[in-house]
This record gives sequence, structure tokens and C-alpha cells, in this order.
Amino acid sequence: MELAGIKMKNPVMVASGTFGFGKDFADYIDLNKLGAIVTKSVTLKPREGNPPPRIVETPSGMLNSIGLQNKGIEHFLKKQLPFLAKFDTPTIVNIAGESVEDYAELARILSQETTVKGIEVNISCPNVKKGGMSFGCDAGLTKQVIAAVRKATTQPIIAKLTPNVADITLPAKAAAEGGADALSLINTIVGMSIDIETGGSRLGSLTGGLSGPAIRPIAVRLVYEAARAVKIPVIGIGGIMSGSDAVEFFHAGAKAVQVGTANFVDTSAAINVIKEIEEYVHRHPRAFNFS
Ligand code: RRO
Repeated sequence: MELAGIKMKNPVMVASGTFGFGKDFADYIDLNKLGAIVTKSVTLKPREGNPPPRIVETPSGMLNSIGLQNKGIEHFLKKQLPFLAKFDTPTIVNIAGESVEDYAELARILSQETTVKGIEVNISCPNVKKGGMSFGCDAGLTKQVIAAVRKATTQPIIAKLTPNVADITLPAKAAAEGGADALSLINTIVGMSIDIETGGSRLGSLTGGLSGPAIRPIAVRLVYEAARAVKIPVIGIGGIMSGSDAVEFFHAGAKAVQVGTANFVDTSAAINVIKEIEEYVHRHPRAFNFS
């Protein structure tokens, strides 16, 4: 199948931030079986991330506040990308920045790399003070960022949207107008968990992004709305733990899905999702057209 100009063996990708740069999973699963690998967000310069604790378990989900920790684009190109080049699975690089120019610069740098088959533009990180979600919450800025990335590269562009908005159709349309080839949604939902003994937040940065099965109905609704607002393909993300969860997103209008939090529970989660989708398609041969 092909999505936004990216050739994939199946419609199941692993979501940014939940699969590192592939290496940690390669001992457990065959990376060649995945539809695509989306790498952890990379910025121009290294970032330390947020103060600990950074992860809290919640009912049917988890809160994270990593704060975009990464070693920067130079390190990524030298130390992480060469490993992924060995696999016959497209690598999609998730990029993040504090300014429109940061995103454009990252896209320019990555446009030289043949291993990179697509760029996922993270305008939806809930855990940073500058940039991140503030871009994705504003349709004007969404369009500006995507248009700047569009100018900087001919690689396929996926705009990763935030659910923390009143009307998802506005950033969805803005990203499409800016020149995105696809949308991916949802990133995490801003949440908070309080330790009642101390009265303080369980996260060092007070709030974090909620993910996991708890958010799936919200994600399905937002994918449904976004898919009807734009002509470009939508990639569904949000609490997919099984093939039937993924199938829900396909019925909502998604053309592909990303498995995220489930990777923390079971290293084979995405592989199992692929198998279960195959079984569903076998039982419902006319349900979807993955071409
Ligand atoms: O690093 C993070 O804290 C983070 C990012 Br960049 C993101 O896009 N979504 C998220 O839940 N956490």
C-alpha cells in the first residue's frame, strides 16, 4: 500500500516516542514486519527534558512529561539513523521546534537523507513551554509551520495534531492548506494526577500528556471529524492495543494507524495488531481498500 507517497507493507506504524529509534525493539521483533517506524521527536539542539518524575500510570492509561528530551539532529543522523537504514521498513522522522524556522531547518537537513521516507511534524507536544502544542492549537501557526516545511523538502509531510482544541477541523484544514500530505492524530491529552498524601502533582512538571486505552474514544471521534474535513489521508492514533481497536479507526476514516502506549506493555503489540487486522480483513474482505 501507499500512504502520502510512502510505500508500506501494511497500515500499522509505531508511534513517535514509544519505540525510541528502533534498536531497543529489534532484539524482540522483526522490524521489517512493521508498516513504518516513526522516531522519537528530534530538535535542532540537544534537550535535557523535564524534571522527574516523568511518567505516571493512570486508570487505563499513563501520563508522560518527557519534555522533548533528545540528543539533537546531528547525533540522530550520526548515531540513530544508520541503524534504521538496514531495514526494509520506511523511517518517518518526527521533528519538533520552538519556531517556524526550527522546523524548516530540520526539514532541510533531513531532505538530504535517503533513509528518511517522510517527516512527521510535531505541532502537538503538550510538555514544553515554547512551541509544541501552541503551534497546533492555532490554525494560522499550523499553516505557517507546515508551509515552511513544505518549502524546505519534497519528502512526504505528516502533520501530527493535538486533541487539545475545541474544533479539530480547523488545524486539520490548516495543515492540509499548508501542504501536508497526511495528518496523524491524536497526540496526548493534557492531564494531571495528584498524590493526595502530599497534595502535589505526581509529575515533576505538574501536567503531562495522557495516552492509552483511556483516550481511545476521544481519538476515534477526532479522527472521524478530521477525516471528513480534509481530502488528505488521516492516520489514527490513540490507545490502540489490538487489531479490533485499529479497525475502529479504519471505520472512522483512518487510512493507517499508529500503535503507541501498547509498545510499553508488550514489545510485540504492533506485530499482533497487524496479524489481527489481517484476520479481520479475511472475515470482511470488502471492508477496507488498503491500496
Ligand atoms: O516529549 C514529550 O514529553 C512528549 C512529546 Br514531544 C509529544 O509529542 N507528546 C507527548 O505526549 N510527550
